[in-house]
Amino acid sequence: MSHISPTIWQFLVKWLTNFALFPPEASKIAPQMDALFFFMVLVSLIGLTAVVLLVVSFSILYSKKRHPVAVQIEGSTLLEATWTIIPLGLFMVMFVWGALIYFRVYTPPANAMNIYVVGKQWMWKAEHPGGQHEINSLHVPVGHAVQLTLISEDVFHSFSIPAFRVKREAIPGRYTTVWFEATTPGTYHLFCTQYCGTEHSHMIGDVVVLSEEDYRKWLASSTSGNSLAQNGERLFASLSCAACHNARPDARGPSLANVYGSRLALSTGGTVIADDAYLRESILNPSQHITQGYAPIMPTYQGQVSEEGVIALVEYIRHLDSDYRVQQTTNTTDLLPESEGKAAPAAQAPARNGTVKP
Ligand code: HEC
Ligand SMILES: [Cu+2]
Repeated sequence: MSHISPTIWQFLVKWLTNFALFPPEASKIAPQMDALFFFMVLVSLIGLTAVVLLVVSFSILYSKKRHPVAVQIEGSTLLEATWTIIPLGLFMVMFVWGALIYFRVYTPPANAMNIYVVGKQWMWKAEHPGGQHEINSLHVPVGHAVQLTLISEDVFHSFSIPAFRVKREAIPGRYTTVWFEATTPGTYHLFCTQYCGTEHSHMIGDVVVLSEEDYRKWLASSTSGNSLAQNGERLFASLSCAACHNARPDARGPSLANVYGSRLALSTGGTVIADDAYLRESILNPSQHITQGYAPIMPTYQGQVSEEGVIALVEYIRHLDSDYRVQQTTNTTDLLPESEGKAAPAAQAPARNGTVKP
């Protein structure tokens, strides 16, 4: 080895130590995903070996030297059925196995905590329910189901965490979701895996998996003091949404209390479930669907609120579970702008926290 140049030697050592054909398996789904992957690799290798062996042995066995005159074979049903049914069976195993994993990856458990992720040329921004905000990094607790709700502010991006075997497109104008449960504390890579412009390769970051205790510490040290819903409440007040949505008897807009998850009747006669996507649409594109019994007077907020703003508003509406709460916001609006909603009388504070679930 002594005559290898030290630079090349160092390079080789570094390459070998960092060489990993597979990233670590750091989520619950990762070993299941890999099992299917290895099964497919194995089936492919067996297939490849069989084909190569047959090609080589046939070309020797049936060479011109041994068989100067070709013999026509008129076909064999048994042979054809065999080479159809066996691959079909193998492919069906892959299909069903893959479908089961697919449904597992895209159906979050009911108790999953939700983190919003906004993709933008060229960064990932994460919004935690507690109001924590981070860029190109994502802190999650170990052993907890975490759902990501993704959206893009511009072009298509794709959010990928190889160590979790998880990947999902971030699409402009539409929420997509994916979930995972991290199993090992540590720091893992996250990537944008959809070419999205000049600095696509900079759209990377770290997923930091923390123990329960460290996670709680991180949450406490990174909070601005306001939850995402509370940020939404402020935005609701500063955009004067409460001018119409104030739950007064003469209000021009419908009460938004308990609207999340409910079935709304539309002026066209149909109904719709008010989920995240629908609420987003009603803020950015209100004339698209008019709620029955109301005039199409709501202005669009397209261009006035960022995707993060919409997320905060949706989160606020999601936690809005009584008209009393809306009244509070209305009162808060009356105190704007000097106070930005912070100077609500102390006597009202308990009710505030009581109604907006953190
Ligand atoms: C000028 C009055 C007005 C303002 C200001 C206004 N809205 Fe509306 N909003 C309405 C009316 C009327 C409807 C029902 C008709 C419709 O669907 O467009 C509505 C519907 C909605 C809906 C659909 C849910 C439902 O029950 O129909 C949501 C969500 C909503 N508004 C949120 C907001 C938010 C958030 C703001 C502030 C960023 C806002 N609105 C500002 C008048 C208003
Ligand atoms: Cu990207």
